[in-house]
Parts: sequence; C-alpha cells; structure tokens
Amino acid sequence: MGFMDKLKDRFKKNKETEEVSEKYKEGMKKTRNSFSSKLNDLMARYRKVDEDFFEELEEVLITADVGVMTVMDLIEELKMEVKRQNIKDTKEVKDVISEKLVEIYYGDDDEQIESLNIQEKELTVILVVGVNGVGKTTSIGKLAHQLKQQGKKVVLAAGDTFRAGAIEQLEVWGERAGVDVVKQSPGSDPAAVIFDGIKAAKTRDADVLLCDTAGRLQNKVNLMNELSKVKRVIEREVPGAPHEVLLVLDATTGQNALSQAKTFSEAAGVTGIVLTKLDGTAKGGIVLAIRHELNLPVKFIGLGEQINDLQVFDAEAFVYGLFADMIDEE
Ligand SMILES: Nc1nc2c(ncn2[C@@H]2O[C@H](COP(=O)(O)OP(=O)(O)OP(=O)(O)O)[C@@H](O)[C@H]2O)c(=O)[nH]1
Ligand SMILES: [Mg+2]
Repeated sequence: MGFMDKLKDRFKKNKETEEVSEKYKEGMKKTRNSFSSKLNDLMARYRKVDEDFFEELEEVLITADVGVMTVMDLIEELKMEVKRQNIKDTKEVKDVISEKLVEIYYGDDDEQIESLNIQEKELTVILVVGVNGVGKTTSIGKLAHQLKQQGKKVVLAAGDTFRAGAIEQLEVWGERAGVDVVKQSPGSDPAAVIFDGIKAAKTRDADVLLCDTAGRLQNKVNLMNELSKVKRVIEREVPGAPHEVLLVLDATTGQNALSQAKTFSEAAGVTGIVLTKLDGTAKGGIVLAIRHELNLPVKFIGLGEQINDLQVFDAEAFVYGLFADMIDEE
C-alpha cells in the first residue's frame, strides 16, 4: 500500500478524522493549488526520474518556502529512496515525496511533540509572544475556546498594555470563548498584569493561564527586555512555569519568520510555534523549514480568522492538505 493510500485510510476512517482532513484541505487551498499544479506540470514534462527532474523539483519546493537547507536534505533522501525502490516513472514518485515530507518533518523525534505541556494538577502558564500583527491575540482566543471545550478552566491575562485597543480586543475574545480576562489600565506594567493574572488564576482554581503580550514597543530592545522580565515573574511565581512559550509566526512573511524565531528564542526561550494565516499563503512549505531548520515544533496552525480555525499541527494532515486532490481521486 502506498503512502497516499495510508493517508486516505487514516483520514477517511470516521467523521472525526474526516473533519480534521477537511479543515486542512480547505485552509491549505492556496498552497495546494500552487504546489500540485507545479508538480503535475513537472510530471507531465518529465516521464523519467532523472537529474533534471530533481533539479526542477528542488525549484518547486524552494518556491513553496520549504527552505533551502530542508529542500537539500529532502532531495537527498528522495534520490536514495527512488534508487532503493528502483523507481523510473515520475508518476510513481509523488508517493515517495509525500512520505518523505512527513519523515523530514519529524526527523528523529517521536511524534507526540505537538501536544501542549499541560500540567495535571497545578496551574499551567502559557506565554504567547511574537511581533505585531502576527495573530497572537486571535490565537489565544481560539486556544482558550479549544481548552475550554476540553473541560479546562482558562484565564487570559491582558499583557499587551502598549497598543491602543489591545485590552478590549482580548476581552472580546474572552467573551467569545467564555473565559475570564485579567487586565489593568493601558500603559501599566505588563509584568504586573501577568502577576495579577497568576494570582487570579490560582484563586479561581484555573487550569490554564494564557498570557497575551505586546508585539511592538518603542523599540525592539525594549520589547525583548520586557518579555524577559515577564518571563522572570512567571518563573518566580509558579515553579516550572512558563510551561510553554509559544511564538506566533505569520506564514505569509516567508523566510523572515526564521529570523524572528531566533530573536525571540534568545529573549524568551521559545518552546513551540503557532503558525498563523496558512490559509492566506501559497507558501505553506514554511512549516517544514521551521521544524527542520530551527528545530522547534509547530504546535498549532491558523487556518482562518474564526474561533474554530486553529488546528493542532499534524504533519500527515498537512501532507494530506498538500496532496488532497490527488489522494481523493485515487
Ligand atoms: N486569515 C487568517 N487571519 C488571521 C489568522 N490568525 C490571525 N489572523 C488575523 O490577523 C490579524 C492580526 O491578529 P491579532 O491577533 O490582532 O495579532 P497580534 O499578534 O495580537 O497583533 P498585535 O496585538 O498588534 O501585536 C487579525 O485581523 C486576525 O483576524 C489566521 O490563521 N488566518
Ligand atoms: Mg495582540
């Protein structure tokens, strides 16, 4: 059984798995349309798998923002596998490509890395960081909704006291998700807001505290200093916290996301990525570059602006989203 058949089996098994695959299929439309049309075109022009075919495939992957280093490794793996299986016809190669995309994502890690580090008995504190406009506040709202549906008691802390309207925006999301928001007045010290948030979360016996932060201050140095300070307060108040530092990256910004990840990792010790706006780009390959080149797991992806448009990242579902047209017609 080929890998694509396996994906079909997994995602068409029942209503629940089908729902997940449909979300990916819908949200990754732009990337899929661009990627699969290029791939089909390539397979029509090359009957035989040869050096030229691989060179053009490399191009297609780089245009999809997969990242040069990742593409090099992937092509290397593909060449070996094609040789091993003695594949000559380009028609047979897409199955190998889909399988290797999943493999290169996971690397040597076990596959459970996507789930959040949620504490069983104590308060879980999650710090959410990223530059302005990437989707931090929106993702917090979506995540609060998801956690609440899982039966968790969630509190939000309005740590962005800098941007006008940021506190109100988080309150709107709090209402949508049906969770409490802890806030102070605009301009107050974010670390003090987070401190209050922790106190409130403990008093109300909450399971998870989600901390919003500013994406922009007077300058970048200030922003990084402030994040470090917020993180120290969390560390001091809750042993073992923050349990996650989620960096939100906008998929439409392309390779620049990689340098943002480096900066924030130094200031706040990022533990995972939320990759937003995957629905708005044809370059969804950035998921693979982030995982492979930064060694940070993509924990969630944003596939739209609505409350249900946040998915736990699943590399197989991602690859299903890339190849859905081909998989469904088989
Ligand atoms: N299409 C799409 N839009 C998104 C997604 N996530 C967030 N957005 C939109 O991106 C815009 C910015 O989102 P915010 O949540 O305000 O971003 P932020 O990082 O909190 O921004 P600042 O508070 O200014 O730092 C909003 O219009 C969101 O609706 C997504 O997954 N898909
Ligand atoms: Mg915000």
